[in-house]
Amino acid sequence: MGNNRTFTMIKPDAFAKGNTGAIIQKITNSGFKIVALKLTKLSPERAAEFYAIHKDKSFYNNLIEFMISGPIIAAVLEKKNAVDDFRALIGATNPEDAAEGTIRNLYATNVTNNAIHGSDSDENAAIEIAFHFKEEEIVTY
Ligand code: RTP
Ligand code: MG
Repeated sequence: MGNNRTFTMIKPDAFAKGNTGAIIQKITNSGFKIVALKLTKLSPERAAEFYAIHKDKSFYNNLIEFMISGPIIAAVLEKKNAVDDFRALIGATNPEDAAEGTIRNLYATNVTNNAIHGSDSDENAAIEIAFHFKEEEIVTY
């Protein structure tokens, strides 16, 4: 059917505020099919590995502190044009710039504590999915 995959995390701020259910509902209402889902907590080592690309950025230490501060929800989503459509659904990195009705507009706290992650390319989606899920944890239905 030409579907492809993206990877998402509901970040610790949104989980702690009790927004997980509303965010998942918005994701499924927008045509994304959940094919894997888990509650987990990143260790400092795994957070550093996941965000290694940002290790020289000014916000890196804050980002790691934030991402290990509490549970996250990790999921694999399928849809036609999944990566780009999901980036549109979550909105700009800074919630002040995020379009009306996007997940970050509705649920983000600030530019670092911004509620949700979405992969930025098909290549990175595949890497991030493999980082969080074994192939047998991804359901075909
Ligand atoms: P993500 O990877 O989480 O989907 O977000 P993104 O592509 O929109 O943003 P990216 O540039 O990849 O940054 C990764 C995460 O780092 C935090 N951040 N803080 N100026 C700041 O304080 C700042 N900039 C980025 C955010 O949590 C961002 O999502
Ligand atoms: Mg990114």
